[in-house]
Amino acid sequence: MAPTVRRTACTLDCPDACTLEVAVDDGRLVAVDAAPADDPADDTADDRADDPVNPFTAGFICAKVRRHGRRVHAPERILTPLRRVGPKGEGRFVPISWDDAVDLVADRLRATIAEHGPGAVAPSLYSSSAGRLSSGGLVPLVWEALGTAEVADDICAATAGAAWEVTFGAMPSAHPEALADSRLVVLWGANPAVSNTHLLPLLTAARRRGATVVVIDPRRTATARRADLHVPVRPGSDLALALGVAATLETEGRIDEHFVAAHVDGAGAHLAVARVWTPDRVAEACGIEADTVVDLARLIADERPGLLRVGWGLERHRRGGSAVRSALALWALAGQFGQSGAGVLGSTSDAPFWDEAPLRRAVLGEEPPPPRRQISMSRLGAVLAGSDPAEAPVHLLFVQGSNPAATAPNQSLVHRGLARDDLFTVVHEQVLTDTARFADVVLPATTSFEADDVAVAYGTFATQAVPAVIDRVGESRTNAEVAAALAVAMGLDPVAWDPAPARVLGLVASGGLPPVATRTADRAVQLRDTWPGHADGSRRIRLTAPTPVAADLDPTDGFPLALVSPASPRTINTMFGEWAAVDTRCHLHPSDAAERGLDDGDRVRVWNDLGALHTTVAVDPDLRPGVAAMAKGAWCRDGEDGWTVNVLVPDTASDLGAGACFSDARVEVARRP
Ligand SMILES: Nc1nc2c(c(=O)[nH]1)N[C@H]1C(S)=C(S)[C@@H](COP(=O)(O)OP(=O)(O)OC[C@H]3O[C@@H](n4cnc5c(=O)[nH]c(N)nc54)[C@H](O)[C@@H]3O)O[C@H]1N2
Ligand SMILES: Nc1nc2c(c(=O)[nH]1)N[C@H]1C(S)=C(S)[C@@H](COP(=O)(O)OP(=O)(O)OC[C@H]3O[C@@H](n4cnc5c(=O)[nH]c(N)nc54)[C@H](O)[C@@H]3O)O[C@H]1N2
Ligand SMILES: [Mo]
Repeated sequence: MAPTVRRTACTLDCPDACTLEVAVDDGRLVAVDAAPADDPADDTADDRADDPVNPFTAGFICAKVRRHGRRVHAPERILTPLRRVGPKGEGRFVPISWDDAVDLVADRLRATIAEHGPGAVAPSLYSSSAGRLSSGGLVPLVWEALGTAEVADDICAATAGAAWEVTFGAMPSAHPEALADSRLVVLWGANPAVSNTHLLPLLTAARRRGATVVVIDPRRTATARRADLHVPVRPGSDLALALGVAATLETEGRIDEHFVAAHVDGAGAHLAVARVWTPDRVAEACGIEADTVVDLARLIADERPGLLRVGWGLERHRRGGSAVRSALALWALAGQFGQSGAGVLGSTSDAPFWDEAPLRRAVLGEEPPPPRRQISMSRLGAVLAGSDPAEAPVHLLFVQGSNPAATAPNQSLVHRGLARDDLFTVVHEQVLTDTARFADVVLPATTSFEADDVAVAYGTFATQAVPAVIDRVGESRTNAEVAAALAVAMGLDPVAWDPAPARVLGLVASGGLPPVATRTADRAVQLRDTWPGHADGSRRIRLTAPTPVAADLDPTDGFPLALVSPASPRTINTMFGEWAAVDTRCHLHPSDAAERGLDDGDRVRVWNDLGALHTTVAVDPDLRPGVAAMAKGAWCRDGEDGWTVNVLVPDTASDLGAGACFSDARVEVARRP
């Protein structure tokens, strides 16, 4: 029989949210490809409304997801619940039934709460690569009902999100497709060539029409190679650059005084701090030419309309919040808003029609949320390992939709914590990850092809249905089904906790989900159609003066090289790492390699005060001197000594939103003795 072709959408942690067409043969996913674009000539309801395609992604998808079937049917796929029989971390398990697994977890939950209190239970829920019903909906509510600790998802976007919030409040992102009208596009700490590939055709088209593209990144990435101006700043020095460009706008009389008076608060205080950052001083702090600062200021003031895209590379430093805020401030000072092609592209994931309050009321009643212990996801290692005297011990860890053994900072502490014999760990996963290997109980999770869900994009305004296109692989269950099973085992009402997707959707998506086409057609322009919205009712852009401390801008922490670890084209975080070979080499600029007597392929030790790993060197002229780079996304088992780059990453909290500081690591590299 020929394979059946079905339509669904990609839920992975990527801004694009591609509409997919998948081929299913004999219950197996045999091919995954892009859905073709809607035919503009075909205006029938069939083409437009029943089966809409995300126009942002029509026509092509990434190489990873083309091979997603390999993950769905991977040998590493977990098919039944498992109970540990070997030592922690070794990965030896025996299958058990779902009933036994749920009873085991519920018994441990009751015992832990009775002995140590609910704060000793840490549910680390992330599921950023799953649909909305798996990352939200019923999933967090069971832990709220039990009053356990809450693990804050500050591992990604917390800093940039907080900077947006203080500056713009509830104002939505600009529309990526408005790039068609831009004369200037500034990509700051973003590498869409790898992490948001559908932005590239828009950038290429904009350049062809004469727009200027600027990329600010310590690496000459594939995105930077397509730019007219690449500004290779030192990692973590963006705050100085943003303040210096603001100061130059002022000295050159290029501030849009009209716009500032009408729409901006705090410009004076911001400029008062910025003024000391002359182009020469910025050049020294950032390791760039002084002329570049002036060029950038002139471009931002003169090329209209101009669009700013702040990526997540910018936020991952101790002063990341100030850096993002100061980058956003440039758009306010230059008045780059109010027409299509201007404004700031941020996350688009806030969906007004998605309101979880009615669901919460239906399940938990009218009571306001109880106060709960707060734990930082970025500092999970210190909490689990008990190395922070301010933190009470955690005795039960429930991990769902994340892989902290490979992805969280300060990895040696994470592993030390996970290896504790007095910690009971439950991991709900699709495949036997580095984290799952440490579990006492492993529960099999569905992939997004096996259950109905909803995909809400964070890089374009698209919302899509994600219908199940294959049967469950093994005995896998969704996150909501696991939440419901635990709730019922803990004595809660099975009717209130019914996890059927249609029922939950009925309660969260007020008025039903808008079809994808409706949201994408809505090209709202910032400061013309949409406005800042602060909690106190203000509709003005709000600048607040950062306090730059020179030492924070180029912290050496006793080690000479700044280590960045950006997204890899082969994986989405660690997903697909089970078969995709991630580049685990340490990239160095030729001058840094030469200084250390190193050649391509030499075996080296990379270390700092937190840890060390062994790997080989890739001499890479696309880096700026003083910077080392290792990709995120590898599995621990790919590392020579069982570590990923995160063994070198500090668990510092950023200055806004307490976000993770992945690119704030400092290291030394030497030939392996
Ligand atoms: N293929 C693929 N796509 C992905 C992901 C993936 O793992 N693989 N991950 C997804 C996720 S979870 C996220 S959050 C996004 C992230 O997507 P991006 O926003 O593109 O973030 P990164 O790739 O982490 O970093 C972007 C760039 O910032 C640069 N950078 C590092 N430090 C600094 C700095 O101090 N200043 C400046 N100006 N630049 C700096 C890096 O060199 C890098 O090229 O991508 C998503 N898309
Ligand atoms: N060095 C370094 N480290 C980084 C970063 C960096 O830039 N540098 N970036 C950080 C960023 S941006 C992020 S977002 C984090 C991501 O950190 P994690 O969320 O830990 O990373 P993933 O590898 O995406 O892990 C998600 C896991 O969820 C599983 N999963 C997917 N869907 C479902 C589901 O529906 N249910 C269940 N139960 N499981 C599911 C997948 O199989 C996968 O193993 O990593 C961070 N780590
Ligand atoms: Mo992320």
